[in-house]
Amino acid sequence: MTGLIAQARLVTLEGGEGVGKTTVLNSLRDALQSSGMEVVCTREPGGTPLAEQIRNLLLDTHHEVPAFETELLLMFAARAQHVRETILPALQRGAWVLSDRFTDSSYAYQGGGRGLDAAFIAELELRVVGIQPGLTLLLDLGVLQGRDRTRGRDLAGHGPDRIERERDEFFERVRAAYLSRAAAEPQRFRVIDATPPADVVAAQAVAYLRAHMDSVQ
Ligand code: T5A
Repeated sequence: MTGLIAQARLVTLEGGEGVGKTTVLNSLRDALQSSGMEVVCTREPGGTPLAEQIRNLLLDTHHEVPAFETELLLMFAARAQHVRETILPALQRGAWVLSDRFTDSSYAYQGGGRGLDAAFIAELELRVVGIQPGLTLLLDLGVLQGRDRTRGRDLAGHGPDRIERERDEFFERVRAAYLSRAAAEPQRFRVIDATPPADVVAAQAVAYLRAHMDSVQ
């Protein structure tokens, strides 16, 4: 019993760096819209003007380095705003919400990656967030493959952000934390192998979404 309220129409995408969440999110949006649903696509950290400003503070490489606890609390500050200003209003009017990352990212990155206490994160989740997705799609990819994908993009445009500059060991812990959460909550998580081409990964994600839609309608 977590005390969190499950929101069937809140669907989240999770995974390490460069796993292809943004690409998959577009296919999920198209699938929902073609079924006549209103869809709100959003992301974390971010999703409101204030939360996007917090995102800039978190990912910028030019500020002083935040303490791990500061990083965690800023993620939850952004999420508190995101839930109240964007997610809950959309859910209350019957829309589906697709979020590129949500609270599981804090368990994986600040819990698994930084080593912060999962019980503390759970306390913040209960008091600050209060809701849980009905479906979480975890795109799973080897750390080196993810790095290869983001490297091409970084060379083409902006460089890596502050968290992307972490070492491979950090991302191995992030991946392990995600897989452990998925194993602990098999009713909410679907783990998708993100190694195949993007259209194959997207088709698997859409199949899981359609099964979930059938189960909640
Ligand atoms: N964070 C976030 C925390 O630490 N704690 C938290 O609580 C939260 C909410 C967010 C950062 O913040 C951290 C995690 C992150 O480090 P971000 O820029 O949003 O920063 O980072 P990501 O979410 O990792 O976004 P990315 O854009 O890097 O990854 P995506 O969205 O998973 O990947 P995508 O779709 O952009 O694809 C990457 C590249 O791979 C290609 C794409 O074309 C693209 O070039 N690609 C594929 N190539 C081959 N095969 C496939 N199947 C492919 N799919 C995509």
